[in-house]
Amino acid sequence: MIQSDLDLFGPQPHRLANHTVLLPGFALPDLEAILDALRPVLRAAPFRHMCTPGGLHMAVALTNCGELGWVSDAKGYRYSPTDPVSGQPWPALPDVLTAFASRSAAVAGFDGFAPDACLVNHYQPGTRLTLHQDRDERDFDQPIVSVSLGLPAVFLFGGLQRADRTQRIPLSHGDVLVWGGEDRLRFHGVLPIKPGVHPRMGERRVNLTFRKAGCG
Ligand code: MD6
Ligand code: FE
Repeated sequence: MIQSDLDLFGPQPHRLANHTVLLPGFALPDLEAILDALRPVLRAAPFRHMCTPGGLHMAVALTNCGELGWVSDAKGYRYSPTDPVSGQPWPALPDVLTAFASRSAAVAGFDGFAPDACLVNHYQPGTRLTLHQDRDERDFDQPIVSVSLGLPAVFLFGGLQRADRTQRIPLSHGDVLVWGGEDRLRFHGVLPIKPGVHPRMGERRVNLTFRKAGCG
């Protein structure tokens, strides 16, 4: 295929590991639909800084939509069907988001992904996310679909042990990262966000991660 043909299709998927695929700019065509779907979610369940089991406030502010939402408090990390701030169920996962996540997973080689949880993280300049594993979900056979919006970030992509060396993956507005299979339990984090103002999103980075958190 000649170069001009490739350009017609935009940036190509990039395999970072056996079961980890970066889809550069994959969310851009759906950006406004994604933001429209997010707006009522954020009204019903605003971003908040949760407490860690150690008693500190998390630097990242977060909220959720879907049947289950990820929460942290003095008792630990877990998924909960209700928002601890409102006492109400989390806002439903909007159909456009479910469909987008499922389509992203399929493009990356994971057919039939049906998320029941979407964790929305909000970063201001200077905010980082320390190295962690995502292991509060029931079924590690299901992938995670991660959508980056706003200010760019450097994603730290490690191994199965905390001490393993990490790759630095630049993530830009509209990039989608899908991982699963043997990569599902890799340690990962986000370096401090550099100061800046994104033309569409302002002085922030927003990250959506779609998960299958429950069973069935
Ligand atoms: C973030 N993402 O990019 C944080 N976890 O803001 C995550 O912690 C993450 O992007 C699991 C899978 C993909 C992710
Ligand atoms: Fe994570």
